[in-house]
Amino acid sequence: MAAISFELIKKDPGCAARLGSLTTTHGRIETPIFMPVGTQATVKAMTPEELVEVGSQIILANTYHLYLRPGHELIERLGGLHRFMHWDRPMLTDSGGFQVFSLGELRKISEEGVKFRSHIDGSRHFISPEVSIAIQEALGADIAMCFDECPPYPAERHYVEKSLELTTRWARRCKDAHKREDQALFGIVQGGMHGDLRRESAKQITDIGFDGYALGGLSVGEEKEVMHGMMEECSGILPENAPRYIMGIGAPEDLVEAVYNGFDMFDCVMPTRNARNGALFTSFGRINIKGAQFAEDQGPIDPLCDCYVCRNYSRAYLRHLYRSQEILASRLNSWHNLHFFLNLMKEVREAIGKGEFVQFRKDFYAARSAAFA
Ligand code: PRF
Ligand code: ZN
Repeated sequence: MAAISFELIKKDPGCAARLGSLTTTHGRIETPIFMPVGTQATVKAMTPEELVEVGSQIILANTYHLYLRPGHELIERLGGLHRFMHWDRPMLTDSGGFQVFSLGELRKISEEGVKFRSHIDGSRHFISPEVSIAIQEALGADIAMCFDECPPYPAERHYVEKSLELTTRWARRCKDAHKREDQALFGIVQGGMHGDLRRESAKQITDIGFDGYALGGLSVGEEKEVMHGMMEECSGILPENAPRYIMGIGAPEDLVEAVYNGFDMFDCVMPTRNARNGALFTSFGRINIKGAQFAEDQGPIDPLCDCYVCRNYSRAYLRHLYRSQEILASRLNSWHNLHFFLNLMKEVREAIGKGEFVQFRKDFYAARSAAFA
């Protein structure tokens, strides 16, 4: 028995967008889906009950951070990550690959794995494909990710070629090491911003065979047009009957483009991180709540939003909380932004369900350009 099953419910007649249903050990999720990021076994500022209230169906946690602190063995002794953080719904862990590579000077890559120093206390550590899988099995999320190398951008084509081959050898080792039957394992396609290398990577990774497939290596500093171009290039290189995940994206327009190109799952710190910096998403674009123009503004963040925050608090009050560095500012801002992202995906699913995603995408851009005209 596979740890997950994926059912394609509907394909949009006018583009590659698809509506699906993914059943995991901890329940079913509807795709396309956005996964709030809970790096340290918490989606910052939100309780699990609040996450459900804003519409979260699945959340993500990070192997690298939880391995360093409090330690995966401790979490396993306490009954696994779901129990530890009081989230009994679907969960995915990233493999640590990307987080380790983001350490820059602090790490060294070899065939065997990656040596690095902790960003917390400088202590020395080593993560290999086998170690990453052991950590993820101990954490016990419903979906684990292969340990991959995410090449920097820009990078020499030769470097990207070598890197994608290493990612394939590591993917094979991850699959061999992975034993937990109640946990799915997803492969990661790399290949930088080269369409042919993406296709080569997709072939190698799908030949090994995984429960789902992700595109890594996007949103690493490339221009938006390049990122959206890669989504288009990669649309269709992944099997149709498995979930397709783009890692670490994105802004609302990136999600709309990704869905348009046939991708199903996304995660990003953007809604929560921006919230803590006062940047709020609305149906007509982004605002920063610290702006003086909101000092006496009695309206909600977004008149079209029906979240708890927009129903009860004014821009003036949220501006005051933010400027006073009150804890409630982070909480309410995160609440609204997460609701905005999750509601966008809900509307996306409804549009695909009605076979109207092409029109939805047009209206989405029109609402923004009208506001900025
Ligand atoms: N690999 C992994 N996690 C990731 C990425 C990747 O390439 C990215 C790139 N946007 C975000 N998170 N394992
Ligand atoms: Zn709101």
